[in-house]
Amino acid sequence: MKLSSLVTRLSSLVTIAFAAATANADPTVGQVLVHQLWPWSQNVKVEYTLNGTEGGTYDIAVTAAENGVAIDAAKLSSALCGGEGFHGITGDGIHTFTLDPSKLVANGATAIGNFTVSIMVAGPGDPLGYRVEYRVFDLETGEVTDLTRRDIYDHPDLYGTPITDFSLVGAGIASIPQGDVFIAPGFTNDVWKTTKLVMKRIPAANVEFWFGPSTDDANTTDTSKYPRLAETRFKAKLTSDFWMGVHEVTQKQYEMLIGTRPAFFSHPDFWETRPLENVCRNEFVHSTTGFLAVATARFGKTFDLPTEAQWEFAAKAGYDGPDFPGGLAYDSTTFTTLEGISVPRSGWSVTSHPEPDPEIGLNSGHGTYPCGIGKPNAYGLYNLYGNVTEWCKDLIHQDLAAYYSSEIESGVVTDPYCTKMSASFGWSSGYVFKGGPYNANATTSRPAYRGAEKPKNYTYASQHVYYGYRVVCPAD
Ligand SMILES: [Ca+2]
Repeated sequence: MKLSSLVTRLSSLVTIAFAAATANADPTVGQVLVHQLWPWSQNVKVEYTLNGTEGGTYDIAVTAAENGVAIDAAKLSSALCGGEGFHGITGDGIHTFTLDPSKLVANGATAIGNFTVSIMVAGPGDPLGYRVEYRVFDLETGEVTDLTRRDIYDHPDLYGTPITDFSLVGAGIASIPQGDVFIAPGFTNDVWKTTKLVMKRIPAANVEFWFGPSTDDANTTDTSKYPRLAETRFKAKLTSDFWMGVHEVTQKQYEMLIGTRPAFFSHPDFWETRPLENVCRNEFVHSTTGFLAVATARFGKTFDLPTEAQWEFAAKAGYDGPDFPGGLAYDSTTFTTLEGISVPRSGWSVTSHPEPDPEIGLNSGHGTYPCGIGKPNAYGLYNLYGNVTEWCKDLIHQDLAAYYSSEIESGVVTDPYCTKMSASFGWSSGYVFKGGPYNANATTSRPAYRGAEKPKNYTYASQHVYYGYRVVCPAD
């Protein structure tokens, strides 16, 4: 770049130094200096000091912002053009790295304004930098790979540029700490929905949350209009983190493990990334031949269906406001889900569209659509509402207020999991499903919605096409 075409002058510089925010004796960062090497170069040199390294080697986690807007991490990494970089920093004293600002700004921009740089020590002292966020199960090789934030940042070609704020998240902005938002949008690419299965670590351990409808949820006030289960609001807590499928289990993933393609929506061009359906719940959970058992044996990790509470915790991602912030009738069939999918649902008419293409599936309510369409929630999960409704582990109980009454009275229900079905259903067994299918109305596209059904068998094959699966593994 010629000097005459310098497009990136820093109009002002602000430096921020963060001490390592931990209680142990991790190194601290101090005296961050940012200066442009003007007029010799447009590059920006960042100097900082490390103290207390005690001979250890550390990575630094660098964040930068322009006018208060975070510059995404991949862009920041790509701008690195000199100095010691972000990895393998050794020794107390002054360290440096250099950034090429032309890679930090949008094309055509002529200046960076209010450029701020923050540095933290990443590594043992900064669990966030090395936090394992995703687990990838390779259905071809049986390999299990854990991915830290660093791994994701270092490979935007594979995982996309991570989203660490709420900009990509669907409606219903969560109240989870922003530090818990880490979404790799590359996992919407087909490979992660076909020959691999990706799970996200859900940071649930000992976080109290409200189970059931929000106090603002007008849909709960009139149960006479729509036949559904009573929803009970109570404080709940899960005692451990867990892994949850980023997507519903897809048809290709099922074929990779089980060897069959039982799904109804079998369009030859689109079947692979559509959600699995038309598989009886009893078969899916079968102790030796079911998907859960086969996946467990293949990977040495325990695959399971989510409990209703796990599903709700993950779906809400800290959100406890109105399910449809713009206001919406409970029985509306034309609405936008929390994930930003506009779905004019038209009820049960699947038989007229046995092989809909994704467009038809998405726009008509006549069928499923490829997993990963729409916005993720704040934990990076897709299609919680719509597409296929998702079987949970819990037996169905009509009245959770009664079932959990003593714990509710004590203040919090710990690890809610219903193992007793209320007799009122008259079924030998019946289970909860969550999230609603592609062809239902607005009331099912709410985190608190709970449906119930018998684990159907193939006698009722046509009714299976809107029941699907999302799998979980316990934290280890
Ligand atoms: Ca779903």
